[in-house]
Order: sequence, then structure tokens, then C-alpha cells
Amino acid sequence: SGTPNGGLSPASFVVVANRLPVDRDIDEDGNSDWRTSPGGLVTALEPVLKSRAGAWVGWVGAPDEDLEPFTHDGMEIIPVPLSGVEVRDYYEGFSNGTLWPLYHDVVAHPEFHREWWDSYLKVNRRFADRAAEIADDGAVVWIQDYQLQLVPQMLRERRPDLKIGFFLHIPFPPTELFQQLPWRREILEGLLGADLVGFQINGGAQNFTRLVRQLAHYPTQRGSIELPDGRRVLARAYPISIQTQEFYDNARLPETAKRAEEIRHELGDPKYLFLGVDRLDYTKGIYQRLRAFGELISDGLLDAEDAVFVQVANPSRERVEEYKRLRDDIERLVGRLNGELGQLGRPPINYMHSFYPRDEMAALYRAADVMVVTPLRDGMNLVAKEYIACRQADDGALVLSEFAGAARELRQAYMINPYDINQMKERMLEAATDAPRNKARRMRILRRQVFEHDIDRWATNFLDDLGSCTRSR
Ligand code: GDG
Repeated sequence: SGTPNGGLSPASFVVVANRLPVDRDIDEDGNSDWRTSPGGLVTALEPVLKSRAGAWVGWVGAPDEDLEPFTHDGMEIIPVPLSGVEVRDYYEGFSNGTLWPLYHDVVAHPEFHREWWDSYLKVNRRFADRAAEIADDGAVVWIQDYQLQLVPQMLRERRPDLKIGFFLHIPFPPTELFQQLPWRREILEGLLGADLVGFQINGGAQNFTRLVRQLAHYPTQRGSIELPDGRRVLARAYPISIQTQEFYDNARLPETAKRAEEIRHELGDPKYLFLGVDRLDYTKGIYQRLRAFGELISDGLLDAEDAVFVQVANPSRERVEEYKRLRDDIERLVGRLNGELGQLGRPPINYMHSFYPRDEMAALYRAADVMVVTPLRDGMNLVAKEYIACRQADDGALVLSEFAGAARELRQAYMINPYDINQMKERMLEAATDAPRNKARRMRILRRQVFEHDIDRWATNFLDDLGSCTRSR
């Protein structure tokens, strides 16, 4: 064990994730080059990877590509190939058509197909094999998210010398829902291959340990699970965060301030600028929030002269049926509301189905008076934290769903239940029109929370705990 192939040196720290931390740039002459992907997880783990001779095992994001391992910016990149059929069955199918809706409270209907499961099994095995080949003796391996829940056990079988951590970025569902899964036992055992299983919130860790008791009858004591072979698994919450200081600094730049002003001006200098930023996903409650905003205007509680909603919805999982339907529904709603409530050149809803550059996002966050985050269920929701981080003073307002993981920490937000449209309307209106001193009191506490708990702290907490798990052998 521990001998890597391909002439790569063994890694003492390995990240295993569905996607690699690099994107390919192709220039005019067709030469390709690699760029570190933007995003908090990658940026947070990069220093750890560099200082510990780290490797990252993941898929490049395109089907049918078998790339050799390479070094990028001090990290070993270990690509895992997926065929077109596997992208359909493992990724779009089992990961996003079965697990995603099931783990998000079945807000959409999960589909169970045996071919999808077979593909999930096969692809998880491939990830585990790559990790087993690259990891040095006694290395630390950190597996990420719902696409790879079988990897911990598969890896442990081949490499019992490793310290294995797993982090779930999405909610872990109540046992009543999880039990629907025909492969519930396999997934449970897959996760129990880890020494430490991390969740976004305590509720997730509790759902998991309860499930372990009910389904596997293993004794648990608080977050500690005892397996028949005497091994112990720890289940705990590690709320993920963002690079708070970077967001703040980027938003503080004079260019960003100028752009924020421009945006407000282009929107007709509204008194209240509401903002939503999401992947176009049915868990995010985009439809519900736009309906609430539309009703505030049609009820005469907000004036279309004063209030504008900007909704950035970036394209996501576009080949999955449920996502096509959602897009149609939202676009029909936006068209109807703008048609009924808008005036020439002044649509009340500015809807963008596109991915925004990072700087433009910072300007939008800075420009917005009310950030509207209304998921029906969300593991954490980083957008809420990013908005807070971009505030330059104790101003602005966050409307937040109690069903986002972030609600556990961001208690001073204007909290809503996205299923209660009347309450959502009231709170959105309150957030817009509240006295500055009330907003400041809330925002001061929110900012302190997000500055004190950034993503570096998240990674350090997880890795420290994983480090102190006793080796099983
Ligand atoms: C999963 C879980 C959990 C979005 N649009 C643009 C853009 N974004 C960036 C945001 C934010 C990220 O994407 C979205 O993160 P979220 O946390 O809001 O949601 P998911 O994508 O569903 O993430 C979630 C997360 O994993 C981490 O564990 O919080 O619960 O579902 O960073 O800023 N960025 C740019 N342009 C866009 O148009 N540049």
C-alpha cells in the first residue's frame, strides 16, 4: 500500500471531491492551460494542500476524458474519468435525481433507478481506488459530499492505515425520509468507513446517529458511534463559511463602490433594491420569493417606482428534467409579473439567467438594501454570509429562511418560513423599511459572527478533530 503509480510522489493529505479544483482555459491556438477554480473550498484547502504535499482526486467536469495526473500550483491533480453514461447515471441520475431531492426534504420527487445506483457504486469505487493509490502511509484523506458517500468504506477496506474524514455539504435528512432509499444500508455503511463524519448543523449529525441506531443498531453516545469491530466514528457539526476578509476587501475597493452606484442608477435609483443570488435550483425558493415580491407591489405595499428586485439565477444541472421545469416556471412568473406590474423601461424584476463575474457580484452585494435568501431547505447557504461580509457599515438587511443551515448562526436576520407567503411578505417589507437603528443592531451582530467564523477556521476545526481521532490500527 502507499505506492502511487504514474511516478507521482505519495501524498500525506488527499482531498477527494466530485470536481477537481481546477478549470481548463483554452486559448485561441487551442492550447489548454489550468486555472485554480474560484470558490471557498478550494481556496481554504489550497494552503493545507501546499504545505502537506497534498493531492486532489476529482473529475474534470467533461465526459470521456482520461487525463494523466499533473501538478498545478503545488498540488497534485489526480483526474478521475467519467464516461458519458456515467455522467448521466452517477452524476445527473443518482446524485442529482435521487440523493439531492431526498436529502432536501423531498421538495422534489426523488427517482430510484437500479442502473443509477450501479453506476454510483462503480464510480465511487473508482474514486476510492485513485485515493488508495496516491495516499502515503498513514495519510489524512478528506472526502467531500453526497456524490461520494461510499468512498470512506471502500477506501478503508483497501487502506486501513489512513485517517479518513467525510464532510456532507447538504442536509442529512430525517430517518423517515432516508429510509425510503433502497440502498440505505449501503450508504450508511459507506459513511461509517470514515473516522469523522462532518455535517453543516447539529440536526444533521443527530439525524445520522439516530439512523445508525435504528438501522444498524450500533450503540451511540452523543456524537460517538461504536462499531462491532471496536472502531469509533465521530459525527459532528462543522458549519462551513467563506473567506470573509477577502469578500470584505473586494467590496471595499473604489471600483466596486463605483460599480455599485452605477448599478443602482441603471435600475432607476430605486429606494429599495432587493437581491437574490442562487444556482437555479428548486431548493432555493426562488419562485416563492418572487411571488411574495410581486404581491407586495400588487397589494400596493411597495411602489413599483421605488422597489426593484434583481434575481441572479445561474444555470445549473440543465439536463435534469426537474430543473428544466423549474426554469420554465420561474421565467413564466417573471414575465407575468413584469407584464402586469411594470412600466416601459422599468420592470420590477430584473432576472438574469447567467453566471456573474466575481467583481460584479461584489458590487451587487454592496448595492443591495435587502438580500433575500429563502431556501425551502439548504445545507448552509453561503450567499447569506457573502452579503454580510460585503457590508462596509452596519447597514443593509438579510431576509433568511429558517430552513437554511445558516439560520442556526445568523439569528439576527429577518427570519422567514418560505412556505408562509404572508409572513414572507411582511418580513421583506419590514427588512426594507425598518428603522436604520434596528437594521444596524442586527447587522453588527451578523458581521461579527461571519468575521469570527470564516472558512479557514472551519477547515482547521475539522482537520484538528480528524487529527485527534485515534488510529484504528
Ligand atoms: C452547496 C450547498 C452549502 C452563485 N451565483 C454566482 C456565484 N455564486 C456562488 C455564490 C456562492 C456559491 O456560488 C453558492 O453557494 P451556496 O452555499 O449558496 O449554495 P450551493 O451551490 O447549493 O452549495 C449549500 C454549500 O454547498 C457549501 O457547503 O452552503 O447549502 O447546497 O459562493 O457566491 N458566484 C459568481 N457568480 C454567480 O453568478 N461569481
